[in-house]
Amino acid sequence: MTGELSPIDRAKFVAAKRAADMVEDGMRVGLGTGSTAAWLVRCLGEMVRDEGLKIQGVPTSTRTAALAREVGIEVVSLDQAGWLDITIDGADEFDGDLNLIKGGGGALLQEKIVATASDQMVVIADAGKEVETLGAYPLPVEVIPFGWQTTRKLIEETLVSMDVLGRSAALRMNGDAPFVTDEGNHILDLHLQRIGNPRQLALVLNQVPGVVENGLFIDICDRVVIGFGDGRVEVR
Ligand code: ABF
Repeated sequence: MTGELSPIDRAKFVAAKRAADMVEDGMRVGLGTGSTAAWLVRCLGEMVRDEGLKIQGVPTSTRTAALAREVGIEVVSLDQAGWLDITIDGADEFDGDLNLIKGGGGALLQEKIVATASDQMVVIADAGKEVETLGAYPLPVEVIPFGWQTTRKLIEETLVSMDVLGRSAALRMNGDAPFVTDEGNHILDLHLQRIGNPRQLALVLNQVPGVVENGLFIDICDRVVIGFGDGRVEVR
């Protein structure tokens, strides 16, 4: 499954592999999105095939659903599962309090719903995702297409009073057209550089009409499994 891996892929793989070992028979498992989460799905698929592991997987995107089916994981919807034992997902940044920026892959809405509906949420990440202060990575905010430019203006005005350095909100593109999420929405990427108070920002952003959800995950992640390029793994 792995062949010759670059250091970054090795880091993602070893983190995913360690997290896969936290999954037990009979669990209902939230399956994240992104390249690190894809390693997890492949690892779980291997365990289903070779070790007879029995799980139900709730994917957080159409991409992950397709991969999960391909590797033989039983896929159910969140409403069919009801509640999840564990969700394992990647992140774009995590800090010392295990607060996260997610959504670089455009799936933050389903990711947040699924993670919140889980007994525990485990983040898998290469060591480069750790930061002292969130915000160097642009913060994704999912907005409905209707009036998105007005929503953007309101967000930029809201940011003036917040403890952030940057203010610009860029519409995410997919070639020449706006990027469209699985729910048919758009994404604004907020270039903030430094988020002084992520808890407050997460609350304030969701008050803006037109905002569906933002990529700050506060008090949602329970553990982070960090992979290194030399194959080491650290669990916090
Ligand atoms: C998802 O995939 C995200 O929320 C995050 O945006 C991204 C991380 O991707 P990768 O694992 O490819 O770095 O987990």
